[in-house]
This record gives sequence, C-alpha cells and structure tokens, in this order.
Amino acid sequence: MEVKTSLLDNMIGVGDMVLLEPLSEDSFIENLRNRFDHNEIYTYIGSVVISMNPYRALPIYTPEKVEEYRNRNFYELSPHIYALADEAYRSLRDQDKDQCILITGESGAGKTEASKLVMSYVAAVCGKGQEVNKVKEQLLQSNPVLEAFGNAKTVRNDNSSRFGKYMDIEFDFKGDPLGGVISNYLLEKSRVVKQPRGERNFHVFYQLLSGASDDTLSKSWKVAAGSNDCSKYLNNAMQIVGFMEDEVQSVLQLVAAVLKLGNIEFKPESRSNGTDESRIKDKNGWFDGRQTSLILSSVLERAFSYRTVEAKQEKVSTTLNVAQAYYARDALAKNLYSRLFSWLVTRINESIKVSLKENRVVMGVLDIYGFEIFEDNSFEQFIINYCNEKLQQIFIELTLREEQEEYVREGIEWTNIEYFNNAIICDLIENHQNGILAMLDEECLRPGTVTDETFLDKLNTICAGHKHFESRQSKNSKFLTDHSLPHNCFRIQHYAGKVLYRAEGFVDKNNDLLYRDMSQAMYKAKHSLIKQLFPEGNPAKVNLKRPPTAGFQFKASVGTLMRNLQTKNPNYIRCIKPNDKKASHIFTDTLVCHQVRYLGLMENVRVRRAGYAFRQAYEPCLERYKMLSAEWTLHCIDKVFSSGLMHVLCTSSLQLFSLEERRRQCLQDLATLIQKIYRGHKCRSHFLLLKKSQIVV
Ligand code: AOV
Ligand code: MG
Repeated sequence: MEVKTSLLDNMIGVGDMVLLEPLSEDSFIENLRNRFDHNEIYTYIGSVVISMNPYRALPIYTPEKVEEYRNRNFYELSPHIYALADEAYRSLRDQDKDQCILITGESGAGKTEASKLVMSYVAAVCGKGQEVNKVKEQLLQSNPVLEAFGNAKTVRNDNSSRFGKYMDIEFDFKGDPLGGVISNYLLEKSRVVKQPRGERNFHVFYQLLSGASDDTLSKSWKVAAGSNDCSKYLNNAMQIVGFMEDEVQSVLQLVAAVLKLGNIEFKPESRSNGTDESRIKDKNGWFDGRQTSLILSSVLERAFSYRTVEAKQEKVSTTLNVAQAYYARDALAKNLYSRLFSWLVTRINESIKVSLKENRVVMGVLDIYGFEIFEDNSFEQFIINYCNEKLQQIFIELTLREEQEEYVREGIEWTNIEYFNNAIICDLIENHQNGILAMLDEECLRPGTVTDETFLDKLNTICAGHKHFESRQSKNSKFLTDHSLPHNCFRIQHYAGKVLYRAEGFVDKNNDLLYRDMSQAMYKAKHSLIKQLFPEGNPAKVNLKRPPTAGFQFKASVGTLMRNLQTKNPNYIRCIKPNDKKASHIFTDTLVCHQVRYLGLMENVRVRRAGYAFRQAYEPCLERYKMLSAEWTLHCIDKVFSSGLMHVLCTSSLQLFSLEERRRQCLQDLATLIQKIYRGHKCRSHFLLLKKSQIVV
C-alpha cells in the first residue's frame, strides 16, 4: 500500500496499530515500547487513542502544539490527545453531534491528566471574549477545587481520584462554551477516618494545615498551625469558580471541624446497673465559647452518650458505650465530609450552569476512579471496580459488538472476532434478583441480626457456581479448590484481574446510616452550612423512611450515566500505566501486556483491521463532500458522484485524506469568493451562511 500521509512520515514505530505488520501481541507491545522510548506516548487504534503515562512533564502540550493540531484531520499529524479533542470538538461544533470522552485505565494510568488535557485543549480553541473566557476559567478551575477535596495519595497514585466525575460542557451553535454540569459518584468517604498504610487523607486537610495563617488556625478553626501558602491556590480557584469569601471560609471551617471531630476521645463512665456509658474525655478542652458555635454543642455531646430509638411511635433512649461512641463519631465525620463534597459540586454547578434556553450541544468528559487491586479490598474497591466493569461494557458494546453487528447488517462478508464479554461479571454484581448488590441490600433490609458473615453466607449459597465468583465455602464453584482463601473473604474474577474482597464492613457501608440524634445535633449547629447539610435533622420533618442504600444509589446513578453516554458519540482514550513505581523511563512488558489484554486492545485492532477504518452515514457524507462534484449546487446532488464517492470512501482511508484535502481547497476558494462579494459587510453573516449550508471550514 502506498502511504503518503504525515501519519507515517518520520514516524517512530507505527502511529496507528491498524497499520502494524505483522500484528501480534508481541509486535503490539514492542511498538508501544519503541514509541514510549522516543517520548511518543500516544498511539492510535483507528480513532481510539492509547495513552502511556510518561510520569514526567513532556514539552508536548504547548500553545504551539495546540495551534498545530487545531482544525487538522485526525490522521494528518502524529498521534496526540489533542487530535482526539479537536476531532470531538469539531464534530460537535460543525455537525451538532453531542460527544463524550471516555477515559479508562487502571489507577495511576493517567485518566485525570488526560481529562484535563482535553478540557484545556477545547478551552484553547473555542471562542474568545470576556464572557466566554470567564466560563472557561470557571470550568477549568472546578478541577483543582474538586481535586483538593476528592483526591488523595494512595499506593497506586499520588493524586488518586477518590470519586467519579462526569462533566457535561455545553456549547452554543458557534462552538462557544456556555457552562456545564458536573455529576459526582460515590466519594470514598471512609478515607476521612482511616487511611491504609502508606496512604493519606484527602489533599484539603494538608492544604488547610499548611496553608492558613497561624492566627486563623488557632482563633477561627482551633487547630494546630503550620506554615506556607499552599491553600492560597485552592482559595483562588474557589473564588474563580464563584465562591464568595465567606463561603470559602465556611467550607474550610467545616474541614477543620471534621479534623477536630477526629480528635475527640471517649471514656467509660460506670452506671449503677453495671453497664458503661460513654463520655467525652477532656471535655473542658473542647467547650469554650467559640467551639460551641462551630460543631460541638451540648446536643452533640449528648448524642455521643445516648441514642434515641423510635419504635411504633415510641421514643426510647439507649446508652452508647465507648466503642459505639467512636463508631458514631466516625460516621458523623464521614457524613459531614461527604455531604460537604456533594454540596461543593452543587455549588459549583450553580456557578457554571447554563441559563440560556437555546439549542446546545454537549461534550461529556468522564473521569472516574480506575480499576484497583489493593492488598486489602473493601466495599469501596468493589464499587470502583464495578464502575470500571460497566465502562468496559460500554466499550465492548460500542466498538466490538456493534461494529461487528453493523458489518453483518450491511451484508458485508465478515469473520467474527472473538473477545471476552464482561457482561457476565456485570450481571454477577448488578442482577436485580441475585446479583451481589441485590443480595447485600436484601441482607441490609432484613429484620433480625444482620452481619457481614450472614451476608457472606448468602453470597456463598447464591453465587456458588458462578464462573467469576469464588470463596472458600462455595461448594459447587469450580474454584473451590483454593483453600488459601480466608474465611471472611470472597473473590471476583474481574475483567482486569482477580480481586479478593474482605466482607467486613460491607453491610455497614452499604447501610450508611447516621443516628438520628447526630443529624439532629448537626441541624442545631449554629454554623449555617453545617445546618444546611443535615436537613433530615429538622425535628419538624422527621421521616421514618429508610434512605436508599449506598450500593443501590450507586447502581442507579451508574445506570443513568451509561444511558446518557450511549446517546452521545464516544471518543475513547485508553490509558496505560508503564510501570508500578510511578517512575519515568521504565516500561515493564508484563504489566503493559496485562493491561493490553484486559482492555481488549488486540481485539479492538483486529475488528478495526478486518473492517473499514472510516465510515460515515450516507447523508452527512454527501453533505460534506457534495461540493467536490463538478455539477454541485446547493440543491442538487450528482447521483453518480455520490455513489462513486461512497465507493471511494469505503475503499481506503488514504483516499479519505485526498477527499478532505480537496474539500479544504474548495472551501478556501469559496471563502475567497465570498470575501470578494461581501467585502465590507459584517463577518458574522458569512459565518451563519456557511453554517446553514453545513460547509463550515
Ligand atoms: P488516574 O486518574 O488514571 O489514576 P492520573 O491522571 O492522576 O491517574 O495520573 C497519575 C500521575 O501520573 C499524575 O499525577 C502525573 O504525575 C502522571 N501523569 C499522568 N499523565 C501524564 C502526562 N500526560 N504527562 C505527564 N505526567 C502524567 V486514579 O484517579 O488513581 O484511577 O483513581
Ligand atoms: Mg484520576
């Protein structure tokens, strides 16, 4: 095949795996390694971008690079995430097609960085002007704000996203950004009270302690002081996003309150009936004038010793022992923090929401927590990995299954390509009758004594025999032989690897209950933000209905997200982690190979190679290229030309370049002509004219 495009000129290795000869897993990995060694971290599989994490700053994101990729065709330049961003943006602007950018890969592979690169590229190439710039700044600055509160250092990634994020950026017909909407998915709130070894709490706690002045810390927040001004950055970002100064203060006070809450200790006080009742230790250290106004109050103090249980319209007060008081304290800290996080998202959304009612087009950017395997995996990892299964499912649906089905539908000769469909794992988790989440819910709602053990027993009875489930007790499972499995664990064979989950805490985390006395104490706080976060604490609005479980809510919101994504044109970035050391210049073959396998990249290339790399629906294709016909007018389409055109299009990718080139030339001539005719008139009308006739450059 004669290849003349810049895609292959002076290229290190092969820029598009579709053109790799011979194709094998070895040559695939070798090509990635070769390119990675030469700082070429991006490689295509057709329109999918593979992104290798370089773990160091490369000079490839400069304004000059932005200009280079601007308005250029995907295959004209060497592979870059900007090419994908440009393609998505242009098809949104010129063809009014909603887009979504789906970024996947395991923890530390570079998803969050990729999402920021896409956003900053789009911000650089879309409209200008004071209003538009303000919108852009707000959208971009929402990132550092949410990262401060929702990211933390883990053993896998120093800046690990501990929440899922989906952001819709909305544009007007000219392609200028109007604003956006952010959706957040289950924050890993257990981190507030407990961090695994070698990991840290959310960034904001450290920023708070090291950033604020000693005076503020000691007088307003009553926490120990440090020094330097790293939280100034957060402060600035919050202000750009639209937070008022007093709101920023209020938010930081709340973070300080969560910190302080963690320092409360309890001691037992013996009662006459022989039981122990919990009391706050060193009470005087907490209850001076200022403290009471923030969070600790006599109401809260009482809530650490007694709990009101309501049964059949009757209120009974029971006492809390020391362990229960610690449990209640931690539940409160987690709740305060996660509600604050959701409030921040709502508040940012208020700032960036679009008030105009006009037609809009949307670009959705999805950046979630990546697949995780830790030494100790709990409910959070289970939820995170479930979310990753769902995303892999979307990828399979749209690129492997649908693509193959399309060939069959179109009557094109086709040899089926085998791939692993993870629908079976999604089903194991989410099936509404006997999925793990459903069983967990059933257990949580069941009257009687419910423990993590009873939940595990239930799993063992119902999931035994499932190909992707194993536990020590599952009698019929073909994985039964693994006696090394601890008793309190179950293992799932995920698409990306086997994960051992410890059942401990599943019931509690799924229930996510906060004693009503706690919410009532928070509602009574004099701090207006705290009060606002606990509306159910209002005694006038006592609602005895049980809130939905954490798992149920997550499943529902992921379901909505998936349906939303399916209405948009997907653009994929598949992130790969080159090594486990967070180090630059190291490419570990086995690690990369594992990811290439589970991401289904080989199958992706095979399907792509066996079929047609480029395709377009009949009508938009004609619209786009009809001007190249000699007899073209706005109303007439030369039939011979169009069928010839389809033939050409379906034959070779390289002819597509030539069509695009001819089209560009044609538009240039047209623009010159229009300029001659309308010289002196306002530009905007030319633009509208061009837009109407669907021939925007
Ligand atoms: P993740 O989002 O995929 O992990 P990040 O995007 O946070 O991973 O990337 C992890 C780290 O790798 C970053 O903090 C950077 O130091 C580095 N990195 C990633 N991409 C690039 C790049 N293009 N150029 C330079 N450095 C990069 V997680 O949120 O843990 O699933 O949950
Ligand atoms: Mg991330």
